[in-house]
Amino acid sequence: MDTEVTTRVRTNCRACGHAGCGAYVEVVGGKATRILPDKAHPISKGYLCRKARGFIDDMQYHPDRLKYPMRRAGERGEGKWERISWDEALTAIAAKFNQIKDESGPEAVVFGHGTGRSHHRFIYRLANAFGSPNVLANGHICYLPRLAVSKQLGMSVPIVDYDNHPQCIMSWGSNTIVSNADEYIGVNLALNLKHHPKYIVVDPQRTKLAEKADIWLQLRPGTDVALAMAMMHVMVAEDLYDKEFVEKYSHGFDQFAERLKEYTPEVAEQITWVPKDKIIAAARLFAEIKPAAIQWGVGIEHNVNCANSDRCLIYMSALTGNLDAPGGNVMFGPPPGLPRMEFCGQNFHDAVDRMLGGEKYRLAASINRTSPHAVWDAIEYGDPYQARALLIMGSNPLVARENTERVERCLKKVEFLVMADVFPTPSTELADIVLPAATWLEFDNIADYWKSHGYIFPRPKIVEPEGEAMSDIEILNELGKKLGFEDQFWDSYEDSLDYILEPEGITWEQFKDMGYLRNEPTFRKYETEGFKSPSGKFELYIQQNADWGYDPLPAHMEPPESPAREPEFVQKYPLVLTTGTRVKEYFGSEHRHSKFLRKKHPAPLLTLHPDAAAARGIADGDWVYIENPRGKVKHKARVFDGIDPRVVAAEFGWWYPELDAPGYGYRDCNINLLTDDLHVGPESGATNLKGLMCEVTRVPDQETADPGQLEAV
Ligand SMILES: Nc1nc2c(c(=O)[nH]1)N[C@H]1C(S)=C(S)[C@@H](COP(=O)(O)OP(=O)(O)OC[C@H]3O[C@@H](n4cnc5c(=O)[nH]c(N)nc54)[C@H](O)[C@@H]3O)O[C@H]1N2
Ligand SMILES: Nc1nc2c(c(=O)[nH]1)N[C@H]1C(S)=C(S)[C@@H](COP(=O)(O)OP(=O)(O)OC[C@H]3O[C@@H](n4cnc5c(=O)[nH]c(N)nc54)[C@H](O)[C@@H]3O)O[C@H]1N2
Ligand SMILES: [Mo]
Repeated sequence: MDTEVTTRVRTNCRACGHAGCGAYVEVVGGKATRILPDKAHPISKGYLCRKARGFIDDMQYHPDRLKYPMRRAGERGEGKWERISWDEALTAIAAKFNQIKDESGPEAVVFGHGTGRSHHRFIYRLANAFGSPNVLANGHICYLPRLAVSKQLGMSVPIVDYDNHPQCIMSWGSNTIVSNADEYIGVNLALNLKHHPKYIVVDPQRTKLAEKADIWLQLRPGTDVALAMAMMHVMVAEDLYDKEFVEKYSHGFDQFAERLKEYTPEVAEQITWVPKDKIIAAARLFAEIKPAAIQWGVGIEHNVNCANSDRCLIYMSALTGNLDAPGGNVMFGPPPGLPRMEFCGQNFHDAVDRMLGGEKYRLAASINRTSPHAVWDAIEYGDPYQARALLIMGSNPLVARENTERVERCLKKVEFLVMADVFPTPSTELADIVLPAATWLEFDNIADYWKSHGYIFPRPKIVEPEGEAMSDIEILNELGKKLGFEDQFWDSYEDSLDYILEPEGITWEQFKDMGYLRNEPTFRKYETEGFKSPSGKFELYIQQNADWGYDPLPAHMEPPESPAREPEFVQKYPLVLTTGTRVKEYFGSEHRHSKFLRKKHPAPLLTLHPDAAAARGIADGDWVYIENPRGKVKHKARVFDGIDPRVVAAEFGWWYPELDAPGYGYRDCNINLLTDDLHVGPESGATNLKGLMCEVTRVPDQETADPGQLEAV
């Protein structure tokens, strides 16, 4: 019988937002039933994580999936909906957007997205066509600072060249074997570690990676710049840097060296809590072994000083002669196909003055991003003008953006809110129109086009969409035409795939059956091309920053909330809080719908040291309250001696989709009720998700019932 035939389709897994693992999906009777790793995949090399299975087993066909466009029928958040057709939905959205554009200008419509998920290019293209410079995302604290700083330095994002086996690796704020973030599937690090390179880990927690390290630098969250500057201080003071690179290719070394003098290992020990001898040893080790590479992660970006942390790590790579060197940090450049910015559109660059926060957060604006805090100001206070509509795809801001109270106020206040998601979420509950997004199995797409490793992969349509779900790129393509931009969008979204592939001389139909396309790596390009910076050199002193009113040289910036605050505050909230440590089961706020994954990881965990726990009468597995001036949430204690007694680490992204309660219980557990969007850093408007203050108390016995309901997942 037909229904019993099993077919296997090769694809690029996108069960998590960052995606990128080679996989085969088995299909029986038109339904996806199983997912298997692709051992021949050049990046994932046979690795596939448990979220892939959780997605296929429990999420693709989950009864809660959004299947039809819906319009709000009651008050915001009341949960009353009426089903509408796609044509009604897109016509209503286009009419409202065009009305707002006529009355208030296109910038009053803000477009938004979350991380990864491969539809961003279309969001920018639509925003650009519409004339709005405002795209709201997570970029102020994730990846985009790297992108912007790299661009400012005149290069693409430098990525670890695992294929050429670094002899020294330094993992800095990245738990790569759990997070497989961005370009990096952790297996590449794991396989390299088997060859026993020298290994340094910079992390406030003794992760599995830190256990393997020759040197583990257990820093205080939010102090990365001071640590990096002190390491470079040692490298310069002890003549361990690459003088030829500095002399021939860099600009501003003298000013930079002068600034480094302030960051002696002794000074850094005070700031970072890392013993000075360890700082010196790590600096010597990293400078002396070649090739050496730095694996970074959002440990360095989740704070107000994120642009400087990024800069410092790129500087360290350059000073040690490892930038663009085989086995170092290499600029693999953009992937094959149409340059991304050509797809997105270029109008943004002329609109910094209209971009929310554009003139304040110039670094973010330089890559067309705004800070959430600027968008919330525009919605809440009309400052500097009223933002009236939001279209958000693939993001759950009520759970994933900092300062949830404020996000909630703004999502409730904005005049018109459209959300596209795969599932109902606390955020979609507040929308005026909700659009059902197709999953990655349900449409053709080019995978990894947004990354900096130089590859693209086919991700073909494997099954029919559930209900009337439509892929984001199709939604945006159709909306583009409805808004009147027939000349900039396509008859069908598939044609846009051909458009991207055109420079390679192939069509989607041809690409679909290929393994991948790759730009062959080249090294030390600066020797012939220089850097695309204003000076043409590698800028250790950034004049552009000075012109924008920022410090042209990196400096430590104390987190807005830290042990350096006034004693009354610190007495009340004595623990340094870092949030968002990635776990194997969940991606952001996703995957709580999977019974398989929820069974493995039923509750949000707060990691704390045995001494901190004992002082508060807390035992491993107890429910605890985490509290600070902005809020209070409930997690389970994980007592672990691999964290400093003065530091605690909370998970992020929690809500309980199975609960029949307003916001699905996110008020119980979402750590962003404690984070802050008001005290932001210069340059990109970043905020501290790592490096806040809190107090932890044991939840009284009568309140310890599990908030989630596993049997109902
Ligand atoms: N399973 C899973 N994978 C994911 C995600 C997910 O939610 N789940 N999210 C994706 C996303 S959006 C991203 S950005 C990446 C993030 O993935 P990673 O970059 O690996 O980030 P985190 O796990 O947040 O933090 C990495 C390490 O930084 C440490 N850390 C905490 N505070 C600090 C600090 O102040 N300084 C330093 N140096 N280290 C610190 C933490 O203890 C942790 O071990 O992962 C992606 N992949
Ligand atoms: N406290 C704290 N907060 C954090 C972090 C932290 O470490 N600590 N990390 C931050 C970081 S690094 C990031 S990148 C952000 C992530 O922020 P977001 O990307 O906004 O977060 P997610 O919770 O992953 O929300 C993704 C939503 O997209 C939906 N979705 C999945 N696939 C698709 C699709 O194909 N189409 C559509 N339309 N929807 C889809 C999911 O169901 C989910 O509701 O969170 C940030 N927030
Ligand atoms: Mo991220």
